[in-house]
Amino acid sequence: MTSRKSIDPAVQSMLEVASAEGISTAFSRVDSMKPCPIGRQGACCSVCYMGPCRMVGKNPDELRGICGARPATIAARNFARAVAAGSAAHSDHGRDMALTLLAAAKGEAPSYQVKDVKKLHAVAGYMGIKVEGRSKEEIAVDVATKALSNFGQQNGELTYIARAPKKRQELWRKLGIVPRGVDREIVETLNRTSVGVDQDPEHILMHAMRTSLTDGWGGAMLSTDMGDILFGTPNPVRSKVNLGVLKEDEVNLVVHGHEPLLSEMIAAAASDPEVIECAKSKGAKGINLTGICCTANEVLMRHGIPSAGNFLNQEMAIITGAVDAMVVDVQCIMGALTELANRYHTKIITTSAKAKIPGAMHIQFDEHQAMSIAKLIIRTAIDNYPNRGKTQIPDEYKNLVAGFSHEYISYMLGGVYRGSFRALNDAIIEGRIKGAAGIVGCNNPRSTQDAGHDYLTRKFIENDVLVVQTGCGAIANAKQGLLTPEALEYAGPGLREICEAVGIPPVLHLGSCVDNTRILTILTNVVNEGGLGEDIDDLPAVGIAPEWMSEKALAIGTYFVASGAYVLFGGDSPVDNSPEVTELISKGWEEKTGGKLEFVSDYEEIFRRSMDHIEKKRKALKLGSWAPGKYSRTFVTAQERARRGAAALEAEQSE
Ligand code: MSK
Repeated sequence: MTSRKSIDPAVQSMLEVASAEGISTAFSRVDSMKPCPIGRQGACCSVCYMGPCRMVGKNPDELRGICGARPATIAARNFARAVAAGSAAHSDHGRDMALTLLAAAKGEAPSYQVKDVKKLHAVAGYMGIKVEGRSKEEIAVDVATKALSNFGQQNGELTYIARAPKKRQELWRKLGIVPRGVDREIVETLNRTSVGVDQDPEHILMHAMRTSLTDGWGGAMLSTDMGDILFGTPNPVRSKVNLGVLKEDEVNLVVHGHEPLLSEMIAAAASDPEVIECAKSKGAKGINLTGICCTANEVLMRHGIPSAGNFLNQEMAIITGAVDAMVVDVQCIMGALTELANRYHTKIITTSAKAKIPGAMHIQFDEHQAMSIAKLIIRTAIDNYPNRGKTQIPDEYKNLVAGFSHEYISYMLGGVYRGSFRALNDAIIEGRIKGAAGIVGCNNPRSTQDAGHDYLTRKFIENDVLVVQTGCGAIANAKQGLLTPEALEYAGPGLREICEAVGIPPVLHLGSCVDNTRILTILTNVVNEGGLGEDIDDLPAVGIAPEWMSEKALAIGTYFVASGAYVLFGGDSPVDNSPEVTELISKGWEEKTGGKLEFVSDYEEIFRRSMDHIEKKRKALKLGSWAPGKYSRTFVTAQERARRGAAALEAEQSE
């Protein structure tokens, strides 16, 4: 039953092809690979070679590893290590962006330049860098140098800590979790969690929070800013999503991974008339550039380049037989791609000095020769076009609107004249919008692809909760048509009124995984705007990763908790074996930061807890109950129509 695997009709049809042709995919491997029940619950310790030690038995908290480590210590160490790995991934991405900005500003990377001077000045402002009377290159050198210093600094505070609400900064200082330097906190986590160092679960978990802040208010936030300076701050763009964006008669080149450095160059090179002529000389009508995962999000939100789908679509794209080359950089790239591509003509091209895959062609990216490398990659795809065999592209795609940066949200709420978050705050205060939900994160073949994202998004918007999205979650909803103004059909009356007045969909695409930091900035702007408390933990808002699978998700969830948010993850808990750690990251962290992290496998329960939280926060702010009936009395959502029956509604509305 392919519907049990995915709610995406394009994936369902590709899975039928895979099944008929005996092709292995993540969807089939997940059935044969039963998860290790011990590791799955965080009950396995492998930080030394006396073990691995397994914490199993009737009374797990009485158990010990060979060194004497308790289950809670082991679960906390495993969790902290995952947070460190996730923070390292985003932060290394941010470092590369800053290095490229520095090279561009010095004239050493001629394919890149400062594209968004307004953003450059804003970032210089955050960093205390003078802009008056200086060229954009001079400012960019200082901005990039300051950004890079955040990685290696040993003492003090990360620069962007000062961007958080004042009360939050003071709390972090009081708790002793302000990061000193990105690399320092990540290295210290690995040290603390190696054999025989930090044994206190609570102490380990506090450092995990400090480490996660190097991501959210450090590497990832810097990455977003450096990307905007180099390639432009996103504004809403229309595009298309799903495997139906692949074309029978054009060279299909798919960019996949996370970083925009190479994909931006490929996007520029793909429209070069000489390159297009080259494609035509091979019998193709042109070059069709599309993306997968977060590289897709990067070029989608800046150029409107279509997305072929999210994490679990990567193998499906190859099974269409229509992908002439898939170019990958780092993160979320399945090792199975090369073996799968061998069944077709598809070339898998690795490009990062940090990531090779056996069986893939490697064309190493170098920002100093970015454009010539981009053209070489496109030519490789063009040369491969005549080798295509049978293709099976599903006729499935949806329109979408993407690219809502926090700058654009401020602009759309008040225009150039009085851009601010006032209108959003007022809508929440009045109760037209009940609150906000960030629904983000991956796909995981252990759950039905996209089902959690879809269920929760529909429930929230129906209940007048504005939804913001990033990463594969955004693509999941886009594939169901929820990232369009037409999705207002499913929104509650209060949310619909606001979205119609402002001219936005009820579900906003904010970008890639590193752009979760745009959500932090929005939350901070809402706090600073006034009327909704003094800190992020006062806001009627929740963060959810229903189908998470990566260490990066744990890092993101933890920095949102440290910032004061209630975060719910779907699926299994990686600390399930330890009731003590489960309590420390929920109740314990809530007492310290006002935010908490819970793992809840049932989507209905995630929704119920989220709405209870939003209501609790509204009450604490004395906002009064949510009363959508006050607004748009004649408006009824599509779900409500289906529930109550069209005839009954017509009778009711004619009264
Ligand atoms: S790509 S980390 S599967 S969201 Fe950002 Fe998607 Fe998760 Fe990778």
